Formats: sequence, C-alpha cells, structure tokens
Amino acid sequence: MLEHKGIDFRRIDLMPVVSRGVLKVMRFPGVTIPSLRIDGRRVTGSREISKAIDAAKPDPPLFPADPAQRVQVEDAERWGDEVLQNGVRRIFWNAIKRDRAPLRSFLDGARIGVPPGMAVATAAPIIAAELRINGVTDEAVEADIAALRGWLDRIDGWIEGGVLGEDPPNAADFQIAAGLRLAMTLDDLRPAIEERPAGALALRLVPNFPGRVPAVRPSEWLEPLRTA
Ligand SMILES: N[C@@H](CCC(=O)N[C@@H](CS)C(=O)NCC(=O)O)C(=O)O
Repeated sequence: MLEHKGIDFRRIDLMPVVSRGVLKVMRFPGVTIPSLRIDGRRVTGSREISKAIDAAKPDPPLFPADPAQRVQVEDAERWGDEVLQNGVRRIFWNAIKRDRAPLRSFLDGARIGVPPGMAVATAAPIIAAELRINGVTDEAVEADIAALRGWLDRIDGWIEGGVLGEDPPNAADFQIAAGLRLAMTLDDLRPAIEERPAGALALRLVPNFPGRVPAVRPSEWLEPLRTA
C-alpha cells in the first residue's frame, strides 16, 4: 500500500514472537506486525494501517468515496483479515510443523539480524509459540482446507461484482491479495488458486512474495480442493 501510494518508507523485519516484545518496548498500540509509524503516529494492524495511509496521502484512494461501496470494501477487508488470513496462517504453520526447512525460503530479502540458517535451526520455540497462539490443530487445518474453495468463490464473486480487482486497487484488494499470496507459497494449495481470478489478482498486486513450501498434506485432506 505504501509503494502504491508512492510513500517512502523504511522497512524493519522482526522475527515472529520476538516482534511482540519489540513492539511493546517501542510503545506501539498492539503487538502484531505489520505496525507502522507515520506522521508521528504509531499504528498497529493492517486495517488501521490502510486508514492511516489513506489519511496521510489521500491519492490514489484506498477506499471508494461512495459510502455504500466503502462499506462493501471495508467488509471485504475485514473478512480478508479475520477469515482468510487466519485460515491461511493456520494452514501455513501446520505445514511448517511437519517440516521447518522451507522457512529459510521466506527469509529471502529479510534482515532479521541473524543468518537465515541459524534462524531456521533455532526456530523450534517460535514454531511452537505460533502453533499455540494461532490455535493450529490438525482438525482446524483440515476444516480450513475444506473451506478454501468457498473462500475462493467468495473472492471471485467480489471480483465479478467490482468490489475487488478495480483500478485503482483498494484496501481490500491488498488485504486479500497478501493472504492469497501466502497461501500460494504452499504447493499443496497453489494449483487450486492460481488458475482463478482470485489468483490472478494476487499475482498482479503482489508480484513478489518470498517462500515456498513443498506439498506435505495427506492427500485426503486436499480432496475438497479437487472436487467440483
Ligand atoms: N492482518 C493482520 C495481521 C496481524 C498479525 O496477526 N500478525 C502476526 C504475524 S502475520 C503477528 O504479529 N503475530 C504475533 C506473533 O507472531 O508473535 C493485521 O491486522 O495486521
């Protein structure tokens, strides 16, 4: 969103979990990333951030001027944050629980203060914390994978209805594209996503997204993705 607005920024990468302590010490209003300092304000949470960026530089707008359309975009943005991202995050950490070696590929271009090999070698406590924080159980993840087709149908419907995928992209486009791009790092899921309008939107708005996780799931879990 910052690049899209043409706002210069400095990015600081933080190890997950460690990020919580750092954000607390830096007096951000929450302990999640992304967090942003802009115009002297500290902002936490991607939906707070989209509003703050829009206030700092209104053009091109991240929300439609029409109030009814704005509500639609805000609803889609919230869904992308609460449903899509949380689901994809659970699927992601469940895959990493099975094999953490692919974590290294996610550190391409990141500067976290330790060599990537060492970060991955010492990641076990971070993975354990993520599994706990995010409620990553096999049952939850099986349900998330079963729900994914419905999520993609919903996104494609928004694209067809003009809520998403218009020019200029809105805050919901960015929220949902980022969640989809994380899902597309998983070889288990990517084929079901990339051929759809949702996948094309994600690749267009977020062309570069590091990380790749080879297929790890029991094939019966993936059945809901295959059947029409
Ligand atoms: N889309 C969410 C993402 C926030 C979020 O849950 N961030 C995660 C990382 S993607 C986080 O900081 N979790 C705490 C942790 O990993 O310790 C937002 O509103 O900003």
